[in-house]
Amino acid sequence: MFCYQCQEAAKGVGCTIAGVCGKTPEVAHIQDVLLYAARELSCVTTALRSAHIAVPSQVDELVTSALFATITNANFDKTALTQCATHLIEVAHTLNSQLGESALTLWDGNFESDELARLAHVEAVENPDVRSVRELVTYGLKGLGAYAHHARVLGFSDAAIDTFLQQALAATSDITLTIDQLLALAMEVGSFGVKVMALLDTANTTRFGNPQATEVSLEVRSNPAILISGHDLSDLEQLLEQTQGTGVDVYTHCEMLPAHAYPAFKKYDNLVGNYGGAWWNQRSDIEQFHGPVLFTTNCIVPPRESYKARIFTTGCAGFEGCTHIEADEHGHKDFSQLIAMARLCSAPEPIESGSVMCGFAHNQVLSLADTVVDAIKSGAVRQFVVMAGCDGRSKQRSYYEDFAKALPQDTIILTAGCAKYRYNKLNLGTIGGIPRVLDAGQCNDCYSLVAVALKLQEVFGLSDINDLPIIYNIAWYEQKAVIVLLALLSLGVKNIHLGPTLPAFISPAVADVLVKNFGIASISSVEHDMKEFFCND
Ligand code: FS2
Ligand code: SF4
Repeated sequence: MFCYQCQEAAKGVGCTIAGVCGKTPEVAHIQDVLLYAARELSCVTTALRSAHIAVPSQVDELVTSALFATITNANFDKTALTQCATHLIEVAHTLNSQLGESALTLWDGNFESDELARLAHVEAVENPDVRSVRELVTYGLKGLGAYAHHARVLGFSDAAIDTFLQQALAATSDITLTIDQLLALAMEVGSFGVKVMALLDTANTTRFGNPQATEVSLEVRSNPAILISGHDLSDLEQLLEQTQGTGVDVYTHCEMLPAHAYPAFKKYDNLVGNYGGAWWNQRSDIEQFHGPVLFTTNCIVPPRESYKARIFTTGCAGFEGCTHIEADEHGHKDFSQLIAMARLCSAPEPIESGSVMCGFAHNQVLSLADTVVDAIKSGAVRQFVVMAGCDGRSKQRSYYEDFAKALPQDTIILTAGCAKYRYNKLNLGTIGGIPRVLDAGQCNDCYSLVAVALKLQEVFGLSDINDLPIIYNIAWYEQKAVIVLLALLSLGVKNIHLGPTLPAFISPAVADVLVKNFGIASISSVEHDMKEFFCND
């Protein structure tokens, strides 16, 4: 196996024996094959569209969910991944026949073929710089696919996004593309990243209302309970509907925390609070939770035997040996197995006390626009510091807690994603009533940060988004962070600091281009970075 798609790639180079994430070589291989099948299908759909032959809309979901299943920590189920790859290549062959004499030469579906092993492998592209940008595009597309999938589950899709995604994925199989062409494609992926996050924002807020500033309890009650993790708000809604009145409580974990801020979920009195820390803490959190756990997306840490029977997956998530809850043809999921199991389990152990604030998405922040603008004009707020992104196991990530603590008192952190768990419980205070940590939501809600920045740019009449008093110190882990990064670059945001380490898949030559064109930088020590960010103020 060779995988270097996430920040925890072994030795900062790539995982070759087994994934640091727990991915076995077999799962890594079948994920490569699934990605290859999605590429083949995308080549066919792109050719069909060029020939003005209609592509069935179900294909869009097939491609996006396949991409989602290959994101770090989403799906470790070899059987499910194999079935998915088989289905994709069958669909590709069926559609390919419509191209008549122009039909493409496709993989024959033989999983044992040496040619497949070679072609599906990340290192199939020999030139390391071409491979680097190709993977940058591919990982951006994985993030794009994940967000398009979330929007579609809620009934929102955009044919232009799906068409582009398949075109771009097909383009990554074109070995004649130059580094410059691939970099231009990466920027286009970024601009579609803005579009897909806007689409998902519309989907979430249309279905569940605009998030409101909300205090979320970190404490527990004495009822048995279900823990829900991941990013899928539709799954949460169905779980809350089905648990209501059963005596079984529901707690959110990690990226599900922001759900508490949506008006639609406030009516469920059995949605009690948030339990535990970021995804990588889940083993101890789950041990102490005692009840069943539903993973709606990543991040899954391979479960311990002691609690594996309590792990359920759904949607694009999966883990061999854990029960997977499928949706019926109407999207309905039956969570009765979890409810029945919860009733037999003890209530969660208390592990924290107090509460945490969330719900500062664009609508809530812009409702405070006058206060925010006044605070900037008066100098009460000197800088906003975007610290969005992901958390992870790496010890270097203590940097983010230290950085948040060391920030000058007249700065406000804008965050989204699970990166916030490094500092969202620190009680960093308020400025004129505005909390110093404004949590916009999940990683996809980085869109909110963009919306706020664009509004401030308009209010202050600035022609360049980089003239705003905003600095970017982003933590990345998996491929949804890649689409967020490309989205910011496509908007012209410069001088983003990215950590805790730069991606292993970025070759030195490509890193040079990113530094020269966008001022991308890695992090250093807190002391050093504080001077760099604030010395010229
Ligand atoms: Fe966090 Fe993991 Fe949100 Fe990423 S829970 S690193 O998948 O998508 O951010
Ligand atoms: Fe390694 Fe990350 Fe790939 Fe897992 S996803 S195999 S940790 S690089």
